[in-house]
Amino acid sequence: SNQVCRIRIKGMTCTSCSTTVESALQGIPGVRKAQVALATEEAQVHYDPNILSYNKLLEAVEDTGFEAILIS
Ligand code: 9UX
Repeated sequence: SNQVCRIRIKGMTCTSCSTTVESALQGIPGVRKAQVALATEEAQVHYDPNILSYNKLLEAVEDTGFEAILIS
């Protein structure tokens, strides 16, 4: 199955920041697609809820050094 999660990401100032976060999300097993938009400070992640919970996504963002807040 498939789930979509949107995350607000605070502290990104350049495209290198957003690429770092995007790569981190894309590297998680169970993530099908991850896009991070610098302008809107938002990530959209498509993932398999049988493999991981959205908490893992928030954790992965925070591990890159940015604040993550669940939107939906
Ligand atoms: Mo460059 Mo973005 O150091 O924090 S990666 S501004």
